[in-house]
Amino acid sequence: MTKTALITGVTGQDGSYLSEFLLARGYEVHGIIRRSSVDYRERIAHLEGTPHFHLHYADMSDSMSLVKLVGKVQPDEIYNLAAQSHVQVSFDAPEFTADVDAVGVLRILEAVRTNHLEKTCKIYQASTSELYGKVEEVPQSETTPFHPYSPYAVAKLYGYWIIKEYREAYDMFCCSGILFNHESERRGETFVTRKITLAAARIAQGKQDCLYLGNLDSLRDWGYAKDYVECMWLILQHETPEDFVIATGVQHSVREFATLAFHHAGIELRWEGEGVNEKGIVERVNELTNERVKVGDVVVAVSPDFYRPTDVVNLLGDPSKAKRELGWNPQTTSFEQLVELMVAHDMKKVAADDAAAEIRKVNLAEFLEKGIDK
Ligand code: NAP
Ligand code: F7E
Repeated sequence: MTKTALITGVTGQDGSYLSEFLLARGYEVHGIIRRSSVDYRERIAHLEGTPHFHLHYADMSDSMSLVKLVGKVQPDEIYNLAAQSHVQVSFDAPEFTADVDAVGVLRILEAVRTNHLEKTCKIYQASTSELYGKVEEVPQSETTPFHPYSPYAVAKLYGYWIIKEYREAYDMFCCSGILFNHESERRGETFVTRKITLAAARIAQGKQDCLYLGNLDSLRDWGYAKDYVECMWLILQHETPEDFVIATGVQHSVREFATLAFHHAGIELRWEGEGVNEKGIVERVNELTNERVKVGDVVVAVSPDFYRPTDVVNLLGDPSKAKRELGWNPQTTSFEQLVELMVAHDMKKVAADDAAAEIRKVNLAEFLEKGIDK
């Protein structure tokens, strides 16, 4: 029997990988998109028009749209990935974050109950290592106490508890995956990893002088998003509805990520100074950079603009339960491979963006000269 999945947040990093994963397993995949003045669906453009992939307009802040859609699609599985997912932005837009990331989860649960699907429809909730926040133990597992440390984390904590409540109160198959940071070449450009890999590529190609970052000491357990979406599915295939920590069990600092990313872009860095005065300075360059970067150039600096009112600084997950009960391998893609593949992607992207801009310039020049729009 073909299964039907509904994905909220289908246009995001995880939604796009999860769609590919489920389509490859023969699912009928439905995704929620929201109206925007620019049609920004780059991550799923390659799936649009394929027979088993369907998009619908709805919004996590609009209960009626969710109730109607769940009734229409009659999903066997819902993957609730939609969220205002940027921690720093949650300090600027806390109410919106709470509406989408907290009450949005409740709306999905109620949409399932309103359509009398609570005994047949399983729900995956995209929970987060940010729940551990101001950490109370290292590493963090399913039994570590929560101490959320941003409006984002507080909203996600509501999502975690309301999922647990509906599981117990209404005997629903709904679970949270407590996922640690996972990155990819599709990661949003303002998250620290992608900001670094794009900047390293631009700096190596002479398109940017310096990268400004916030807390370089912050420690994260970074995995590869493509490996993590498998776990979302495994959690819903598990015999009983349970919550799982998904992480690699390996930790690195933002500084280490930057050092390795610049290395793959052909630039060896040394670090000087402390705190807001710390700088990443070019120690050596290879032929990749083609003399666009020079030894002694300051290519990374700290800007307090990227400090957070409260920052989570020591995340390290213990994925033992997922390994044991889901048979998931947390080391499929190593940290080193992750950084390398992201930089390789962004080196090509920066070069291609340049080529495209060049063609646009030539076309514009010809148009202005000859009046022909190419
Ligand atoms: P992402 O790239 O930021 O994608 C978020 C998705 O949510 C986008 O599709 C976005 O749509 C959608 N969305 C936001 N507000 C919405 C609304 N009001 N109605 C409908 N859709 C809305 O996030 P991600 O990295 O893929 O993460 C997926 C989920 O996992 C999120 O819930 C995130 O909080 C959680 N999480 C992520 C990580 C991580 O490291 N990536 C770790 C733990 C948990 P638009 O494209 O229209 O903006
Ligand atoms: O920050 C520090 C920053 O924004 C990581 C989301 O997917 O993962 C993500 O949240 C660390 C923080 O991710 C910059 O202070 C330094 O300590 O990449 P990030 P995040 O906050 O960990 C969790 C698991 C989620 O659930 C979220 O949805 O890096 N940092 N300098 C910086 N961070 C950013 N963004 N920009 C900087 O310039």
